Amino acid sequence: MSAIVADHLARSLAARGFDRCFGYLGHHIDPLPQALLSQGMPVVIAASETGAGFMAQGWSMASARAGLVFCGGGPGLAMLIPALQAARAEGFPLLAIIGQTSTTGLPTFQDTGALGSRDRELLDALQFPGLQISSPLELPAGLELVCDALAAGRPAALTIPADILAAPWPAAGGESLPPRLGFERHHQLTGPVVPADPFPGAQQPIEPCSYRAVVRALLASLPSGTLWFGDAGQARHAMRMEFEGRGLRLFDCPQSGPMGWAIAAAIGAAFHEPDRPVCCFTGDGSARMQAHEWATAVQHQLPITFVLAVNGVLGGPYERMQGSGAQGLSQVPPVDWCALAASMGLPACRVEGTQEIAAALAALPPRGPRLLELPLPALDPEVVAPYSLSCSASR
Ligand SMILES: Cc1ncc(C[n+]2csc(CCOP(=O)(O)OP(=O)(O)O)c2C)c(N)n1
Repeated sequence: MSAIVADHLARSLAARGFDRCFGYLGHHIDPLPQALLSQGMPVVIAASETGAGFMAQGWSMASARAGLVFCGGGPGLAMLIPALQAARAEGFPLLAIIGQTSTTGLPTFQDTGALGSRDRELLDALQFPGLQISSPLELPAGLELVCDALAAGRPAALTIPADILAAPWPAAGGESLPPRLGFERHHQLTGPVVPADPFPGAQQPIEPCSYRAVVRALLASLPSGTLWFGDAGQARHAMRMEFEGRGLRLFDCPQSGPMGWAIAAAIGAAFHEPDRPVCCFTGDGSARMQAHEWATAVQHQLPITFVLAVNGVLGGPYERMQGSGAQGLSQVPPVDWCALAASMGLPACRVEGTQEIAAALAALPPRGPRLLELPLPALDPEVVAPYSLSCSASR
């Protein structure tokens, strides 16, 4: 079979050291995952583009290398946006390859009708750095530019129309390249750089129930060398507070904090470190957004302990709406999380307090994936007071 542009792109990505990718399928982009697989690169198909983007970020943080995510345009890009926004805000070196409507302009399924999906305007509005490939001949130089940005620890996007991705390679006219200035840039390939930290372990005594006590119990129960992920809300704040001064690295998104990020990012990290324990601490509001990715952890039998704090509310909104008559809006409807986990084949256990955590973990399959669920207060004063302060400071 003769090579197409997607084959060349896949070969180039492999040659540049990418050896794992995350994504979601769609007709704009499908030739790329097929080509990546035929290069021998493992391709992880997540439950959604958001999950795929967060996984690529977790993988990138754990490996201290650039992450790779692909998806189609239109609804695909729309679902990737939380990950792109986090990558830009936190300075993750993430390469997003986004398939686009064909240059023939013919509307096809999911091209979102006559108005078009406005993907490039979306990326522009996000000020997400990247390039639009509008001819196969631009691909090598375009890839070089975005990889330069990644090497400096910055995110970048390559958008490629579906017909160009599927065009024959080498392109008619040979391999000579157009001048770099011919690219349509979304935004400059600049941004902050991600710091790298070591991952030492810790042993601490267990104390009574609170978000911070849960973190201490987990630190005492899980092996040193565990990779720790904190989700949005009180779980992340408690981890930040407990990790400070311990020399431990917490993987989180302090600038943007997308809910559910830690579930998918922990999965991404576990793909990089399949023999290393990973722990992810999440609230029930955040879990509602990404719990479907537990199935991805089960599918690949990843060594992750998901810890779920069930407090029945979205902590921050619940606090802010106190006394307003609107507080009911911040409730999280009850979910039988252990049953949900069981439906995905995820071993799960519910405990009533921090003192039961060690025994429950010992009773669950040791390696994971596994879920530990426990009730926590709607608002934990130990965590909420500094949390409120940090929110008002950032307003
Ligand atoms: C995608 C997304 N939507 C909204 C927010 C704003 N937000 C930050 S934390 C939070 C509540 C989190 O609730 P939960 O996960 O249950 O944790 P809790 O604070 O209750 O412990 C909200 C709504 C966000 N960070 N990300």
